[in-house]
Amino acid sequence: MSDAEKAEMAERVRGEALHAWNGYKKYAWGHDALKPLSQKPFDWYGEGHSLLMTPVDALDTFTLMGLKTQADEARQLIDTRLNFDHDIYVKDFEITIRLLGSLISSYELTGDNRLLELADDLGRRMMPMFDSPTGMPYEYVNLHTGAVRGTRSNPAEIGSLLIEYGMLARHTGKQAYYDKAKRAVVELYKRRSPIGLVGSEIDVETGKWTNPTAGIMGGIDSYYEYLLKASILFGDKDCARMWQESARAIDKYLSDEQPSGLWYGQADMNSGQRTHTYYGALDAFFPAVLALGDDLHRAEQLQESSFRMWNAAGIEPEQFDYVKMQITSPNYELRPEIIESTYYLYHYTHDPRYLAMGVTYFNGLVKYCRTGDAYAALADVRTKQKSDSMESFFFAETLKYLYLLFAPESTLDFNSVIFNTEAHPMKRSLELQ
Ligand code: DMJ
Repeated sequence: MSDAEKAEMAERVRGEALHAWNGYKKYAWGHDALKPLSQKPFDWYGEGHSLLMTPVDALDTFTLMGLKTQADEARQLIDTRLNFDHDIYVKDFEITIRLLGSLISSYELTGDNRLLELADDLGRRMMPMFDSPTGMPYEYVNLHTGAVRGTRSNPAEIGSLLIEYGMLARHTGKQAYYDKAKRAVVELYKRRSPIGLVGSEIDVETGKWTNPTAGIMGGIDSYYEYLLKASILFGDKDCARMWQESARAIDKYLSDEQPSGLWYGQADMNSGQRTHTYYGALDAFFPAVLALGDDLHRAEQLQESSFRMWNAAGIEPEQFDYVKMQITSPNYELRPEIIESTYYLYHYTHDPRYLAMGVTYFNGLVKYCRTGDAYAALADVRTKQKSDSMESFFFAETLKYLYLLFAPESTLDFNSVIFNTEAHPMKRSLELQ
């Protein structure tokens, strides 16, 4: 692909970002998200409690795309209307990766102090989540009262907070943010099985596992991602060691060489016995992590498998049985992971194959998910029937990674940032420890 062709693809992605944003503006301005089929606004925590999920999550994407008008209007809305003093129980993980992550990265990109103030206010309101007997966070915290609920959580929600709170500590000088998020990861890691795996559900009060199924799937995924990324971002040696140990167990018990290629499935965390052979849209983040962790060979092999899964129906399903080569959950939620991994692999290899993959994803998205005013998820990738949802990560991640894949590398210096799991880039400079 020539530079001119890449520039044209980047421009087309920008055009689709504008299209989706205009739909949000038209029907859901000031709300968390747009329901694209009913053309109605949607607020995660009910009417009157909007936390501006879509504008916040989208802000750094618009900045990176050079969509100045859209970035300015989103930032103005945030500066004037975003308020965290709501008597609602919010999901720690989602609020942290989407809102806190974006406020910090947009603060770094724009220098707008209001964004850092908002991030600090949010961080302070979230801190009670860590007040469990183990230090692992409860699932929900009330932004107004600090009350907590939800004792059963999972590795992703417990262990994917360190990038955001670590960066908040770096920018505010409040070390407690780092220490609490780090303790949560360490407490989780300490409860790994003798063979080095974690399960998919744990009680944060007793510290006992309530579901022993191990894997790299949703619910566990970004725990592993953050071990590696925090080790790089903060030069944190404990995280580096925890990542290396975990990577060995993942390789030994979860990776699965099949005639159809390399996949990663599920196993019992104690025995290592294979329990399921599922791979899905969320698992497709792992080639990016493998590549960042210097295992380019496996990263490339696994990316080929992800691409095979995408091509089974012309757009990827939520879950796929890689032995039967059959779709087991047929929805597509506009997820980014396969594109994220493609972007990483193109960065590391410059193999044009990854640009071609990007064109396939883009064409599939436009063909099957575009609506008159926005984009919609699919209820079934086999029939292409749409569903009434456009998650904020479509702006934060899916469109951003697609754009960065085709845009000139100078748009964002890959080596100077670490992306949080919602694709918000954090500057690597200034070591915290
Ligand atoms: C995003 O919120 C994040 O990427 C998270 O790690 C997983 N789920 C969605 C995207 O699929």
